[in-house]
Amino acid sequence: MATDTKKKSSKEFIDLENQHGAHNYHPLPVVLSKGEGVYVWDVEGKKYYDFLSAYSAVNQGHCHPRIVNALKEQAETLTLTSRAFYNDVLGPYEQYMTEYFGFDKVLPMNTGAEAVETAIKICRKWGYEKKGVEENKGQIVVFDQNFHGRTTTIISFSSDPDARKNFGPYTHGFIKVAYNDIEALNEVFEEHSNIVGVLIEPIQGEAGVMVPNDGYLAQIGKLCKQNNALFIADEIQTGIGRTGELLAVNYDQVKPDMVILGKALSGGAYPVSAVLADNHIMEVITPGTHGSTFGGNPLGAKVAMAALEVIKDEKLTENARKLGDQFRERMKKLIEKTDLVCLVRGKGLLNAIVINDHQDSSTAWNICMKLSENGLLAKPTHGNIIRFAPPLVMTEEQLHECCDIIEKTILEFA
Ligand code: IF1
Repeated sequence: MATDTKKKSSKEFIDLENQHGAHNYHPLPVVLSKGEGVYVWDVEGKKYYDFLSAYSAVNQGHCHPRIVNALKEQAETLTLTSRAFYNDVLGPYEQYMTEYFGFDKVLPMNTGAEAVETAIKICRKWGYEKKGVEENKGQIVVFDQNFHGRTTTIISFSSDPDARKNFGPYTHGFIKVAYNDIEALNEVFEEHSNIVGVLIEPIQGEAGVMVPNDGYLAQIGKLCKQNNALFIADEIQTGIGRTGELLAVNYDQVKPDMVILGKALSGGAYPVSAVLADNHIMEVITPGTHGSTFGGNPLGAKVAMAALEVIKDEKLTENARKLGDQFRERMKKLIEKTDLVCLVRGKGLLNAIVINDHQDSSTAWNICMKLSENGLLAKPTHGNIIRFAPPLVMTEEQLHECCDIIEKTILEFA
């Protein structure tokens, strides 16, 4: 088909997706064509602040030049060797990652869900081969309202009916427990002897930025040690500086047995994920027991090293901490002016407001539609919760301009 050179409108792009694409999302009716730093532009040329950051994958800002250049250079050199051979990027990348995060070993994968599946497999294998749990009897504790990805095993332990319904038969071996309730977890340990791991989001993103009590993560670490089970932190959304710490678990000064990374590990330029663990855990993985065509490819590895360099060199973790405090202060002042917003919660630049929508969940959606008209992109997560997560490269001035937009928009609804 001849390339259609006529510039298409947003509506035409939306129609194409509706006609030719599976309807597995319900996006805001905005068609983006360019991204740079904290900004994105739609096909009509309208400029927006991006307050979702591609679900926290572009912490470093859209199209960061250092990340794009790393991508370009490696793309012209060597993109993929498979793991049938060595290459001159993977070893340096693995050394960089293990030193950056303080673990002995890394297992490189591609998407977040793949890394979560990898961590589940490592945990189970460790349970049978090191802890001595009877094979196929291992249980992993997960949490109400969890989100860890969309594979059949992962949605088997989802609380979200939309994510789970009619995808059975489901994978066994998971015990669900209330989030942020250490007593509930303790009881599970007392009632079950075959627990091999605990898989948790340090802050629950999709559930609506649910922040646990101070010390909760440290208590989980303690319970796991006492019960010889692996503490597995899914930092795919909370990691890489997003919450004002390199890893959200650092707020509790606790080191998990395994850390799972994704999203901003590549700055949004390429799918890169990883599982980090020390030798006594990672050594259960031996040749032929796990793998992936693209896992650890030179292109993704180079991109990830550039993305992590940017986090460090531009002090983005510190910036997230500083701007996050200011953002929540601004939202608290807004709450004093209107009862349309019940509360703000979050850490660093992972925040959410809860809309007092009197059971009308269209309110949050309509607020986001109005925000987009006013030049700021955000999207409701469940019902009446709006997540706000801008790139960590935002300046103070830009943050306050965004707070002005949010305040103006909300007060128009009040
Ligand atoms: C969707 C949000 C959800 C994640 C955590 C693993 C994964 C994710 C903590 C899987 C992915 C994405 C997926 C996307 C919506 C978005 C999301 F909170 F980030 F907004 F769903 F919770 N662990 N989160 O957040 O990583 O396989 O996607 O690379 O599926 O609708 P993935």
